[in-house]
Amino acid sequence: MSSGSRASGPAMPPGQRARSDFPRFGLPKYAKRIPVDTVSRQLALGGDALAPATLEAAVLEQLPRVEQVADFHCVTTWSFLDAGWSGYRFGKLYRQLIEPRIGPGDPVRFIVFRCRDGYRTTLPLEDLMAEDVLIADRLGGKPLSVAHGAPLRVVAPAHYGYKSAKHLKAIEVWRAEPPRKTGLAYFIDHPRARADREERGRVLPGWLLRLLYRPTIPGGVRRFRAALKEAGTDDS
Ligand SMILES: Nc1nc2c(c(=O)[nH]1)N[C@H]1C(S)=C(S)[C@@H](COP(=O)(O)O)O[C@H]1N2
Ligand SMILES: [Mo]
Repeated sequence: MSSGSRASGPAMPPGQRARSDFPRFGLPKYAKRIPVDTVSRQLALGGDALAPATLEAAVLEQLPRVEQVADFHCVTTWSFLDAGWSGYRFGKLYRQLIEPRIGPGDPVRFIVFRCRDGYRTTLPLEDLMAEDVLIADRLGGKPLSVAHGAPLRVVAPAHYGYKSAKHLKAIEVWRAEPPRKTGLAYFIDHPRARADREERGRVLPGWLLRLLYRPTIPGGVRRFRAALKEAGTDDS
């Protein structure tokens, strides 16, 4: 399905262009950081709202499995339409497995996702409670590939791809504002990054970042593909 002629579903967000493939992608420094362990499904819990703990893989299976088709929008302006995910709703996971561990106190405001390649990202809890936010373990009818974030990743379709953390390792639950990113990473990271509002970055306007980011796509795709090949994990 091409943009502009979609029979149904949400409109293409401003500045996005559909591409026919779904490339492995991210900030350049993560291209070669392919996690050693892309199998273990246990998740660490942390943050200032609960005691450190581990969610064992088996507890995920208590949650209802959901299938979902959604468009994926990278901040650099490429979109992959109609990605077919399978996994668990973050909202369900939070209510059933995390909330019971939280003691009395101020409301939880932020969730930090930490990844096995060192990546991390933060969103307001409220955004993550949306129906379409998943902890996914399948894409296109197959177990998630290493390229796309095995074994578990976040899928937050309303937000730019950089909020959809791959290779998930830990979920942190915060009442206070979590530690900020520093340097360029701080400016690249919009606190909400909603694609329909073109919240690409924190300071520069979306329309300008659109123009700056777009030329970086081919190099990024090549870099991430080459790194995967070099690691002998060409499973995209
Ligand atoms: N762990 C981790 N998650 C990540 C990234 C990353 O480098 N490492 N890159 C983000 C960015 S910028 C995008 S666009 C998507 C890309 O997902 P894909 O590789 O499945 O296309 O992953 C996001 N999540
Ligand atoms: Mo991205």
